[in-house]
Amino acid sequence: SILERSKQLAAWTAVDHHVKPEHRVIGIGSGSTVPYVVERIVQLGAEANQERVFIPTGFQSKELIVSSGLSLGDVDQFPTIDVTLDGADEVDHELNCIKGGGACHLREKVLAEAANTFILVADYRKNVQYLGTNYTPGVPIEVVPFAYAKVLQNLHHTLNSPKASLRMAVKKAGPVVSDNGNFIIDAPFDLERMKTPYIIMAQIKMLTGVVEVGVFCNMAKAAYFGNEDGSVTIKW
Ligand code: DER
Repeated sequence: SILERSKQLAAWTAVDHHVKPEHRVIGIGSGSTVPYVVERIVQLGAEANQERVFIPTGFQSKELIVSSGLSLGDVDQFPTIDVTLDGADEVDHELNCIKGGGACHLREKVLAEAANTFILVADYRKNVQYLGTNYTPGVPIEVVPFAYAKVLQNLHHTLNSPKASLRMAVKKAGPVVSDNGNFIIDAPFDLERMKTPYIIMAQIKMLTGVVEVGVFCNMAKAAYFGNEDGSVTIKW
């Protein structure tokens, strides 16, 4: 499909530009675009990859690395990463992004921060001027289950996100549970406030019980978007 081709295009171009021969430790994100990143890295050949170790951002990411025959590593063993490549739900004009559509943003942010270079790969739907334009569920927030009702209450009343809600699972009764055993809240904010995502991120992060916020500010070095016409847009 055009959508899948655009994801593949973004991923292949990003790998070709940012995975260097001397890179040994590579962070692998989560979602449906990142498999194309791994596909391209595998194409570099067993020789090129035999000295490399790949750090996952969750269960899906780990399965992807293992099933692709790549060596798995832990971030506690490799606290400094050469390059992390990951997807995004939306990327604005300053490379701020919303992440967490896949409920993996805690480990994603750890690997994004640990990387010397953090690169985003996405299809054309994610390329926006301001956050909240296309991705409408709201800011993903990982919270400890014990505190979720209090965090919801604070979002509704203190941070004025009345539509904030607990993310319910589809193929499981009850809420989505992250790889860390926590709940996810999605909190929509009006577009005006999403023009200063750093403020939103800081305010949410301060709420007791919040583990991590799916707003990444000033972290990505570049973002690659595959377009419907087969071209690639690079923001940096
Ligand atoms: O949860 C995330 O941040 C993932 O990177 C994900 O949302 C990216 O989505 P994708 O399936 O469109 O790559």
